[in-house]
Amino acid sequence: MTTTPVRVAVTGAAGNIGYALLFRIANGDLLGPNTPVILHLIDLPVALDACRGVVMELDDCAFPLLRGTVVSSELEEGFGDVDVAMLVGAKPRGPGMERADLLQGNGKIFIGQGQAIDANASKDVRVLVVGNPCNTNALIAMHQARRTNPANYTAMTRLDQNRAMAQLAGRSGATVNDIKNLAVWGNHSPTMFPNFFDATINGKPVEGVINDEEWLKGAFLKTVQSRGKAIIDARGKSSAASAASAAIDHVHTWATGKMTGDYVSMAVPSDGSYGVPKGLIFSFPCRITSPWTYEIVQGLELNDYARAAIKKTADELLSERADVESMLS
Ligand code: NAX
Repeated sequence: MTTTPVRVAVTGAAGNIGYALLFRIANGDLLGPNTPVILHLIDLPVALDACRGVVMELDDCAFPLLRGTVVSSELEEGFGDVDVAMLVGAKPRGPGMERADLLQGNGKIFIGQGQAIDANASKDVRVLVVGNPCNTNALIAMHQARRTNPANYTAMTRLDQNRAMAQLAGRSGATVNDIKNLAVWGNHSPTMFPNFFDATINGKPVEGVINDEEWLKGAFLKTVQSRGKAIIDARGKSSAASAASAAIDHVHTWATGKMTGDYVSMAVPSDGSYGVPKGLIFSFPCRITSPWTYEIVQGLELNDYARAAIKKTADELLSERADVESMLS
């Protein structure tokens, strides 16, 4: 058993996703059954009482791996010495708010959090941004990195991958374990591109098994791209347990390298691969080469349809980057 506990910070700890996430981390789902954790619950001052209530419940679960908790709205304290930072908290999009307003409002949060992480977290901290617009929020936080490694700032598209795999499994009668190499490209937004051309079902190309191009290019893409909205319409609240589960998947895969196929979707700083502008936080097929080390998978053949879809989502991220240019120091 590893004896030194790993410190994991969760912002927005009192929120819906936070509530679904913290118990799973404490249970060992994030870093495995041999790694004790200390949880740092970060939220706004108004939500600290709620965080304290969550801590009482965490205590009452008597999780053997949970070795301590820190509750704070002070970012220096909240991110102090953390090894993993899961940035979930963000302002929701209010009525009449444009995407640009959301980018501006949340952008400021991620400047402060990025600076606090860079100054106070472990030098090797790994960062996952969940709070939306997550790719561009991660970009802003990454731009604050001086001491920490910019390559370790990532955003979450694993929920989109999981959604896509579930759709393909449902349609083909296979299980999600039979679906391999379904990577989501681009932005966590309706422009994302779940590249079914490269995915397989029981080792066979998806197109050969499902054999319905109209469905793949139509209902399948639309369902995955607009799933968040469909859940809000049905539940009256945005996805929480599935988002928390995907956040666990993202970090667990990164930490352990355990993948069902050859790669997973992670939004990471683009190095220019596949013509994606350098520096954008862009979801690529990523391979974990050793614990906590990823690489963007090279050499995948992209057809014209896939290239056009990838360009569309890259263009959207370029426009988001232009909207927050003044925040990128
Ligand atoms: P909630 O509104 O339930 O909770 C948000 C929490 O964040 C609240 O407790 C709030 O006090 C806190 N918060 C707000 N500003 C903060 C700040 N500056 N510092 C620390 N805490 C702060 O939202 P929830 O349902 O938990 O969703 C959180 C975020 O995840 C949202 O931005 C949402 O859009 C995003 N999502 C991202 C997904 C993805 O795949 N990347 C999917 C699910 C989700 O929609």
